[in-house]
Amino acid sequence: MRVRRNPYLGILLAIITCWVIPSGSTVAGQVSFSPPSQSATPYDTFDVNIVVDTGVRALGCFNVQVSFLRPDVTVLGVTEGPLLKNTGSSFGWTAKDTLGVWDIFDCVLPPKYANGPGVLATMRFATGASPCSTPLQFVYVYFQDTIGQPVTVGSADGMIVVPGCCSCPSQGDINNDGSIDVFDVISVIDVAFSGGQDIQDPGCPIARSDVNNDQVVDVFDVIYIIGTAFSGGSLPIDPCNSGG
Ligand SMILES: [Ca+2]
Ligand SMILES: [Ca+2]
Repeated sequence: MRVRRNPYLGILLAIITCWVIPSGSTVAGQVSFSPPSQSATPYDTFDVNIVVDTGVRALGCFNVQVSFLRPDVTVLGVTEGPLLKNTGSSFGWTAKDTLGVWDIFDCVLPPKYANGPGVLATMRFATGASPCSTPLQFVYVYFQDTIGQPVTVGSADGMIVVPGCCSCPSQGDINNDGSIDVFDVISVIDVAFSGGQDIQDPGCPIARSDVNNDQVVDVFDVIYIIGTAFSGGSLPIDPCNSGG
């Protein structure tokens, strides 16, 4: 039996499909914090939004993990932003306190979707008696389009700035992996002699590479960190506890 094809049916279906379910791989753009730099004081409470820009189209799901350094800055709660709200979405968040990581996720029910710009979620922070500045970092970013395909999205980290606080958690640990080793030595050599990027932590008056705390990064820092890494030498000088 022959089936008569309606030449307009395919066109109609294509139009409906494109209208109801936008094509995949249209999620792009960037996720970031708003404001990108939030000022804070002791015993403070404030909100930081997780936002996406206009490059994010046809968003189906997202999952981000946010971290910050200081235990005296905590998260009171996370609320769903308006972008994915009222779409039958499944918002949620979990605090991984031991890791200092907050996991936030949200999905819409197909065929619904959302386009940026907009607010995905709002994190409410609180500070304790002696907070310090900390970067807000996206340690994990997963975005999915309307047909369930993962899409690479750019991310921009933020910052919580506490004026007057001194904290240098990563002196000498240039790559911030928790230990001072040959890779950090290579980085200090790169900063001292080759114009490498000199990383400075929020709240720290000097760069990570200035391990002898004399305000410059030079051969003496290289010698110092080689001693730390290989010869049982002293740890980098902490300018917050050195009287200088
Ligand atoms: Ca290191
Ligand atoms: Ca130095």
